Formats: sequence, structure tokens, C-alpha cells
Amino acid sequence: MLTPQQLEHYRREGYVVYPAFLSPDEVSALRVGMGAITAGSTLASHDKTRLEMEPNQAPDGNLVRRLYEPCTYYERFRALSDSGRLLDCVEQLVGPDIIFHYSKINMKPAGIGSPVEWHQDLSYYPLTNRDSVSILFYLDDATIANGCLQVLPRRHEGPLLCHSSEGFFRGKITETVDTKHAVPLEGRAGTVIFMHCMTPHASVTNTSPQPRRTLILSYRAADAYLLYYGVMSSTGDNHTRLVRGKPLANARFTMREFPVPRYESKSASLYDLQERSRAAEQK
Ligand SMILES: O=C(O)CCC(=O)C(=O)O
Repeated sequence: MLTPQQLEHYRREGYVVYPAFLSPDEVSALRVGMGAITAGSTLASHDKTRLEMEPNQAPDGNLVRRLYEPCTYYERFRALSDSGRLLDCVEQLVGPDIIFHYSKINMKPAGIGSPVEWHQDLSYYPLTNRDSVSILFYLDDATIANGCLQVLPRRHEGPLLCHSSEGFFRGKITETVDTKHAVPLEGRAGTVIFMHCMTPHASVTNTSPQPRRTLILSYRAADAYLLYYGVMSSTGDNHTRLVRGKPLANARFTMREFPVPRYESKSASLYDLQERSRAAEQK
């Protein structure tokens, strides 16, 4: 459970850091799991439905950028996403009826790990309300040098910042945003960050010799329904499942309006979208 102080921090700042949520043994087991999943994958030859490789490497390079949906495909990760200890915390944040939404592992390999530009998660998948939380599990010690998560506190109750240009969703904040007060969230392996779906966040390229692997899970209240958002709508609920409480048939609306992302095409990932957007800006 989150302590009253942790809960208060989440509500005020839009995130809270929970050190040593996972034991060293749990972290090692998840690392072993990741190793088994990625073994043998190269840029030239890998299963594109399960993972994404770092693009800037030789064809036989084996640096993985992201694993898709580990909690759907692999028992060890699934068990964590269903665990009572985690769901007790999620219940404190989004209420008793909980939908598991998606999972991924951002691998941020040493010396190359791709950056993640500033964005708010809800920009990617508009919901009828904001009771949705992203949970990041550091599986390595995360530092400023290897690209720990950075957040902009106290922005989760405001409006969604602009993530589009020329009418299309770009996967990153496209208006000027003051990041002077960004907070880097360093933490030992096993640290967990609970982050509100409207909290702006980012991380830099990992130029250090240490990897920064991070498992990310997302949950939402069972009455937070996905709005229709064009070509990507069909993928939005592919991995969802009720993990606690009961299904709720009534969508709860808490916002009068919310920007709906207009995807230019079915895009593979956040990295993809942000890279395309950077390339367009440099033209
Ligand atoms: O891995 C990171 O540093 C940030 C992850 C993130 O924001 C995402 O994958 O949506």
C-alpha cells in the first residue's frame, strides 16, 4: 500500500517514487526473463510483433529498444501485473474497479538507448476520464547519466499540452514548454514510480556505459473508456483485461473536451513517431 504521505505526493505532484518496491531477487528474476525473451534477436532478424530494435546499429547488432506487452505474453511479467501488492496501490490511485491497459519494457541500452521526448501519456489514447496511472519499474539503477525518467510536477490537473502539428499527432509536446523545473527521478533497481497519465515526462539518450531497463505498466479505472481515435483505435484495447473489481458499463466523463490524436498512419511506437517528427523538423 502507498502511505498517506505517498498518496498525498502523487495527488499534489502527479507522481510518487516508491524505493525498493521490488526485492533484489524479484529484479533478478525479471532481468533473467528479459534476457530469455531478447536472446538471438538482431536488427536484421527479430520478431517485430514482440520487440523493437535500436535502429542505429549494424544489421547483426543485438541492442533491443523495446519489448512489447510482456504482461500479455510472458508469465513472470503477467504475475507481477496481477499481484495483489501492486493492485492495492493501483486501487488507491484509480479506485476499486481496475482495468490493466498495456505493458512495455524500454531497454535503453548502454551507449545508445533512444531518448523519449516530452509527452503526456493520455495524449496517445484519449479516455473519458483521467483515472489512469503509468507505473515504471526500474530494473537497473537509474541515474541522470543513463537517462532516468524526468517529470514536470504539478501539471497533471491542467489541460493537455499540444502534441500535434499540421493537424497530425506527433507523439511529443509540440508547444514550447518550460522544463527548467523538471525533476530527474533517480532510483536504485527495484524502485517504482507511479505517474499520473497527464504528467509530462521525458528521458535523454543513454550515452553512459550502464543500461537503464524499465518495465512500464498502465492501468485505468474500469469506467475510463477509450474514445475513438481513428486508425489506432482498433489497437487501443488489444491487451486490456479487468484485474480487480467489476466491469463498469457506464463510461464516466469528467472533461468537457479533450484533444483526439489524429494519427497519420498506424505507427509502430512512440520512438517511431517522435523520430519521424524530428526528421520532418530538420527538413
Ligand atoms: O523510458 C522512458 O524513459 C520513458 C517512457 C515513456 O514515456 C514511454 O515509453 O511512454
